[in-house]
Amino acid sequence: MRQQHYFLPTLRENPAESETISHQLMIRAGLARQLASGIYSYLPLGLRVLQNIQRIVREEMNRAGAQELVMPAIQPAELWQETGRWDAYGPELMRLKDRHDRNFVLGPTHEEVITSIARDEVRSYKKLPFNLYQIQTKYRDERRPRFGVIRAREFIMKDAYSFDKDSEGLDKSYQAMYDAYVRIFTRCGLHFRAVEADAGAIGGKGTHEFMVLSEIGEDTIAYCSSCSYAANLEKAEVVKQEVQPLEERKLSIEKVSTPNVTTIEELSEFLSVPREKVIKSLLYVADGQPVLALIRGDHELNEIKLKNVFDANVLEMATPEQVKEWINSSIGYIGPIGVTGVKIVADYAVESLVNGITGANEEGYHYVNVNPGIDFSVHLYTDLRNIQEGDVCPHCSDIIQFAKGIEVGHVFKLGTKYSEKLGAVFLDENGKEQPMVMGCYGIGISRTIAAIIEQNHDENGIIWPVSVAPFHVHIIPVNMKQKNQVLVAEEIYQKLKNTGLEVLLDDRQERAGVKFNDADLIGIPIRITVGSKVDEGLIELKVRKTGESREIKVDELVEQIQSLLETI
Ligand code: 9G3
Repeated sequence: MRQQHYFLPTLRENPAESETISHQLMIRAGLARQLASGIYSYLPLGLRVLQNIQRIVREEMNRAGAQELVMPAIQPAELWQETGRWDAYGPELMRLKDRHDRNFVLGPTHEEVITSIARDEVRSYKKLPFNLYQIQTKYRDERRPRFGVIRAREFIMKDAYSFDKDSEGLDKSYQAMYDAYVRIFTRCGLHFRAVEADAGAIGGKGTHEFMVLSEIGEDTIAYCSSCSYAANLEKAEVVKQEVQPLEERKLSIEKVSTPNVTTIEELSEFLSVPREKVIKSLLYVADGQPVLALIRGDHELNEIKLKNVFDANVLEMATPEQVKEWINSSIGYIGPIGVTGVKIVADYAVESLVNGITGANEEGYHYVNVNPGIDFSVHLYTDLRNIQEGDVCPHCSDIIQFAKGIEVGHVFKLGTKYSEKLGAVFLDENGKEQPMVMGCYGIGISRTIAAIIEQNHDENGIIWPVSVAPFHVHIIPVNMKQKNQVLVAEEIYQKLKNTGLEVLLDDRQERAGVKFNDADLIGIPIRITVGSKVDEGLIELKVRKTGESREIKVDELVEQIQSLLETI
C-alpha cells in the first residue's frame, strides 16, 4: 500500500476526550473515529487489524469444529417476550419499531435467535452436538460508554452457541471452546487469565471470563501467584479461616448510648475499638423475603454470594420502611439480637468474634461484648464476603493478589434455560423429548484491538504483535528528492509484496522526521529505512518492538525479514 494515497489520518496531538492509552492511540494512529458516543467507524488501518483478529478467531473456531453463520441484528420482540427478556432488560436493550409499528430489538446477543433456529431445524439426538458461531455487530445502549471501543454501544462480537444432548456433552463442548480461547488470545499476543466468574443473570452453572491484565481494566481479578487459581471478585471464594485461639475472656453484653453514631468508622472511633470488632448487620430482601446478613466490620459483603445462598432471582437492600416493619430498627442501628421471623446468615469470620459490637435495634444504642452463639444465633455461617488481597488461596493456601482486567472473552454453560423457554427439544435414543443443553461463548473482537494496544505500546505509539499487525513491513525512503532512494524503496516494495508480505510504502513528500514519528505511532513490526547509504547497497532494518536496528545489504533483505518475522 502506498501511503501517499492511503486513507490514514494520523494525529500529532492526543484527542481531548480520550481517557486511556488505547483510546488515544486508536484515534491518533488513524485506526478509528468516533461517530457518536460509544459508536465508532473503523478506518482502513483499523479494519486490517480487525480482520487479522477475525482470521485468528475463525481458524481456531473452525478447528474446534464450530460452524460459521450470520444472524440478523434486527430481532422480533416476540422471541424476547417468549424468554421473558423483553421485560427483564431496561434501557440497555435497544428497541425499534418497523413501518407496521411492530416491535423489534437491535441484538445485544443472540441466544433467542440461535435457539429458535435450533428449535425449527433439529428434532433428533442424531443431529447433536453442533456449535454455530457468528462474527457480528452487537448493540447495547450502555449508560456510560467509555474507554473508546472498550465499552461501546455498537461493537463487534464473535458469539458461539453449542447444543448437546446432555450435560456431559456440554462439558466437552465447553472445554473445546475454552481451549480454543486460550489459543486465540495467545496467538493475539495477549497476556491473559481465564478466571472463574459468577453465572449472574445469564444463569446456568459454570462460566469463565478471559481477562487481559491491565490497570485500566474495569474488573478486579483475585489470583494466586503460585497456582493457576483466578476468579473475578464476584466469584472468588474465601476459605473458612481456622479460629484464632481465644485470647479474650468473654464479657457480658451491655447496651451503650451511641447518639448519631451510625457508620462503622464512627462507631469504632466512638467506642475506640477496631473495625474488625464491629458486626455489620445488613437487611436485604431476597425474592421478597427479609434476610439479615452479618459481616465483620472490616470486610465487604458480596451480594452475589448472598443472592446465591438463597438462590434468589432478585436481591435488594431493605428500605428504611422495611427495616422498621421487619425488625423495628433503623439503618445504622441494626443488629441480630432479638430479631425473629427473619433468616440470619453470617460470614465465617463473624463466628469467631469475641466481645463484638452490634446495633441494638434501637435508635441511638449499640450492644458491646456481643458473643455469637451466646447473645444471638444464626441460621448459617457461610462465605459472604469479598475476597481481599492477602487472603488465603482456596486452592493452594498461598496468598491472593489483585489485578485489574479487561474482559475480552466470556464462556458460559447455559444448560436448558433457553431451550426450555423456546421449546428447542429433541427426541433422545428412547424417543423421549428432551431440551437441548446449551453453552454460549463470546469474544469482544473490537475490544480485543484495544486490549492488544493496552499491552503493546510505548511512549511513541503502538507496537503490533506480528500476528495482528496491519502490515508486516514499513518502507521509508528518507529523501524523496534522491532518485536512487526512491527507486530502491520501490524495488524493495515490489519484491516484498511478491513474497506475500503486507507492505506499506511511505511515498509521501514529507520530511523524514514526520515519517519516522508516524512509523512509530502506527507500529508496524519491521521498518526499512532507505537513506544515503543506499549508494553502498546498504539499508537500515529496525524492529519496532525492541528498537534494535541493523544495517543490511539490499539483496539479503527478504530472508532477514522472513526469519525475523518468525522470532519477534
Ligand atoms: C441484553 C442486553 C445486554 C446484555 C445481555 C442481554 C450481556 C446479555 C450476557 C450475554 C451472554 C453471552 C452470547 C455470547 C457470549 C455472552 N449483556 N448479556 O445476555 F438484552 Cl441489553 O450476552 N451471549
